[in-house]
Amino acid sequence: MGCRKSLKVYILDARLDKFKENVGAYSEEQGERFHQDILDFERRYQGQYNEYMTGEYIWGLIREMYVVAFMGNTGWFEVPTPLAGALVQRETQRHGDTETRRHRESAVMRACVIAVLLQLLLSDSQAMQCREVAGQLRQIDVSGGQVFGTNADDAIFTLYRDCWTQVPGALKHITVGPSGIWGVNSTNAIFKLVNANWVQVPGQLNQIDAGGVQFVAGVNTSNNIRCLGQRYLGSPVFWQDIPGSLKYCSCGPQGCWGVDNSENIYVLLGVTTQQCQGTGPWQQVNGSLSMLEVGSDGSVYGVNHAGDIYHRDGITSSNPAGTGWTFLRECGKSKHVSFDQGHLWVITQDNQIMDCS
Ligand SMILES: [Ca+2]
Repeated sequence: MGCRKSLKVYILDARLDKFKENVGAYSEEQGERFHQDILDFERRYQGQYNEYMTGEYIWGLIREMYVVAFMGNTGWFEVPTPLAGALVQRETQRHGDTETRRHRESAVMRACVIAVLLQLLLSDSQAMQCREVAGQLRQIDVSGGQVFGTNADDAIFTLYRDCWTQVPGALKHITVGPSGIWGVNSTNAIFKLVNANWVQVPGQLNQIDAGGVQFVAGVNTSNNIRCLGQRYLGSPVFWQDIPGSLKYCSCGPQGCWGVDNSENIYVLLGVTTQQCQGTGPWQQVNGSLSMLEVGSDGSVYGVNHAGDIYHRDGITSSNPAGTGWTFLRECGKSKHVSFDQGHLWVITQDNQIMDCS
């Protein structure tokens, strides 16, 4: 959509002169809907970080109506969403075709006014500048300037001088980090890249992460959590169990983070090269995410079930669990992120690749 074609979505403050005549178009029906939606959001957020709840609600409204974009000299145009289509259909039924255009414009105006209010009110959300990177991937991991990913056919790619180069082999999940390049295949076998060859490592995992300092950690299909320190990577390989249950796990210098099947978020502290199980147990963190990744600088980014991206605030060596989440505004819906050297790599729900900063 817009952002992938480098379109900028503008806040239409220039059209605020139309605001007054459209104020009346905000009906009681929408007032009722506001209360209903806010109730739903409060249930979802369970009283946690209300400012983000407000932000998500307002952006949801904008998405449901129209995205208004400006492309070069070609002028304004509307990109209706499926829900906007339903809105137009409803307006058509209520007011007839001749009135539809006026109500469409009214919907656009409302979106613009809400966007202006958003800019004024939401200091806890940030807009990202994203560029589309050619190609399609299902999953990506980045560290130390290296970018690796797998596509829907389990093909492996790495970015070299802005070009995707296919890596021999087939993996469903790949990871790059201080502990090397590792991956798991469709039968959950574990591999490490050694001298440009995939060497199988005993054990089975569904997902793995090499972001730890000289250790890897991952989860199996039963949501058991395992880690492997460098000193245990001998023969036989000795995976250590980390108590808990997760569907996704990622580690960094400040500890490991994970999400469970209910999309609860946890952090494990005291993780070191010598003690990859940490000092345990996993501590639950507020919020809800489908997956998350820890950058090599310890920063944490994740995606929730709605496809929205969040950044963990306030992570320091004295407070490695951080303080809260900031919603990162981006066009479209995402399913996977990984952060390195100031760049957030995003895989959208339709497998497009975005480089955001
Ligand atoms: Ca990683």
